[in-house]
Amino acid sequence: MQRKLNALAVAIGLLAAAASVSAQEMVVKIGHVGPVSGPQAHYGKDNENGARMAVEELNAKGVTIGGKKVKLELIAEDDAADPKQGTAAAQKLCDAKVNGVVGHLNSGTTIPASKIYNDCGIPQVTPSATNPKYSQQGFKTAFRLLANDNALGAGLALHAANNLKLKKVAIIDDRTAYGQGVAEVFKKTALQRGIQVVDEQYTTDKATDFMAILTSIKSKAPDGIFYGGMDPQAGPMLRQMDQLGLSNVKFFGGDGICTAKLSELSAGAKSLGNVICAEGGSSLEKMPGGKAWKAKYDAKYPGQFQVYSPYTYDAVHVLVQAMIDAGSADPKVYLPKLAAVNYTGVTAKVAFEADGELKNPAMTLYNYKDGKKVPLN
Ligand code: ABU
Repeated sequence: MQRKLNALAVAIGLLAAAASVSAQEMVVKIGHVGPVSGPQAHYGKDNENGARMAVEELNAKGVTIGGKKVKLELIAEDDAADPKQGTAAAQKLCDAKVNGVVGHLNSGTTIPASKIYNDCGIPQVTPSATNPKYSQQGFKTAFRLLANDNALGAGLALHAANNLKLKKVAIIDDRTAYGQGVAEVFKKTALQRGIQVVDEQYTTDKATDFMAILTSIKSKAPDGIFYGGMDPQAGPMLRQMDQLGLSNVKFFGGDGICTAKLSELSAGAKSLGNVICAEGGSSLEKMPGGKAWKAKYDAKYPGQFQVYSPYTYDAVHVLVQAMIDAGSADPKVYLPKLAAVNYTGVTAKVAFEADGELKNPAMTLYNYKDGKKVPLN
C-alpha cells in the first residue's frame, strides 16, 4: 500500500513539474486572415493551411524567444474577401493583442486593414495582396512577400508586345482594388508598347455571366483579352469565350487567375490553352525549398494547393525569426528586426525595402498545358 502511495506521489510531482514548465511557456499569437467562405474560399483555405503548417512545425521543433519557450497559436479569421469584413477581422485581431498578422489575401481587404494594424502597432505581412498602394501609405508595420502589380501588369504587357507581337487587346476588370489596379498597369504598358486597347469592360467579383461584355469585345476583334480579377470569374469567362468563338484569343491575367483551380473552373474550355498569367515569385521548381515543401504540403492537405501557401508559410517564419532576433514577441520591440530581417525561406531570400516591399522579387509567367499550370520562364 505504502509503495502505491509513494508511486502516486511521484506521479503527482511529475505532473506538477510538467504543469509548471508549461505555465512558463509564453504564448505568441499569430493572426491569419483570408476568405475561407464564399467563392474565393479555396484561396483562403490554401493560405491558412500554409500558415498553420508553419505554426505546427515550429511548435513541434520548439521555439525560444528571449530565453523563454514559446507556444505559437494561430488565430484564423475569415474576411470572405470583403473589405468591411476585412476591417472587422483586423479590429478583432488588434483587440486580441495578436503579436503579428499574416494576411490579408486580397488587396481590397489588406489595404484598409493595414491602417488598423498600423494604429495598433501590429506587424502585418501579406503573402498575396499585390496592389502597390499597400506599401505606399507610409505604414512601418506593412510588409509584402511577393512582387506587386506594377511588375505583374507590366510583365504581361511586355510579353504580349515583345514575344507574342499582339496588336489589339481588350481589358476587363472586376473593379476590386486588385483587378482594377493590375488592369491599369497592363493598359499603361501595353499602350506604351504600341498595343491598341480596343475595348474596356467591367464586371464584379461576384459575377458569373460575361456573355454581354464578351460579345461587345468580340465585335472589336482583339487578339488578346486581359482580365484583372480572380479565378471564380476567369473560369466561366473562358467557357463563355469558347461559346462565342473566341477560343483563339490570348487571355492574360495576374496571379489572381493563376491557380490550380482555374483548370477545373474552366471545365474543359479550349480557351484555357490561351491563358498566360503572372505570379510575383519564382516557380515552385526554382524556389529555394519549393519542391520538398510542396510534397510535404500535398501530404498534409491533399488537393488544396492553389498559389500562396508557401508565402503564408514563409510569412509565419519571418515574423518568428524577427521575434527570435529581437529576443521579444512585443511588436514594438521586434518590428525593427522584421524590417531588417534576412531569412532564407521556402519562396525566396526574404529581406525588405524601406517601404516594406520584398527586395529583388522574382516574377514568373505561366500557361496551361493539358489543364496543368506550367511555368514559361
Ligand atoms: N494578388 C492577387 C490576389 C490578391 C489581391 O491582390 O487581391
